[in-house]
Amino acid sequence: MAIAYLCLGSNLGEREKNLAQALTLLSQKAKLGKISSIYETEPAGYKEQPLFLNMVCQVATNLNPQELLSLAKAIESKMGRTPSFPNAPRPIDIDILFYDSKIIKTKDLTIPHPRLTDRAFVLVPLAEIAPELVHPELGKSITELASNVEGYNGVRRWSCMK
Ligand code: PH2
Ligand code: MG
Ligand code: MG
Repeated sequence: MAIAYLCLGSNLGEREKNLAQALTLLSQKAKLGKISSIYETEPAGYKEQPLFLNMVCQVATNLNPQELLSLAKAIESKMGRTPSFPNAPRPIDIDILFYDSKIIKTKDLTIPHPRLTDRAFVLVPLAEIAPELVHPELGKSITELASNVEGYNGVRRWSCMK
């Protein structure tokens, strides 16, 4: 089994329910491991949109990376996400952050996630559940990456699902 880390984000509709439903749907196809607290986060990139709720989780899975991406996309569309412009508001976004220590660069999938190192909304929750995880390309731990990221102030603890 492989261990993958996913980031979940919602900034449309009932955000907390959306995260919970996404976890339920994920748990039907993969084994959920550690789950972070939920954080309310200011939008990174396109700013004129509602605040997000973000969290990260660990899954153990027999799905390969492409199949895991397909599962994430299937859950997003099942939950009402429609194709729109990049960074548009969405009921749920599920991004693959890491898949074991694999490095993958294909047209539709880049692992580790290419923007995770500048995203406090990813690194803060990830540091909670996987502080010692090492980024396979950079050779740095999540704790190290999180201590250098900008935008801490825009990431506030919301609640804990455990
Ligand atoms: N996702 C994005 C772009 N910006 N900002 C926050 N705070 N949280 C997100 O999940 C997020 C974002 C693209 O997927
Ligand atoms: Mg995303
Ligand atoms: Mg996405």
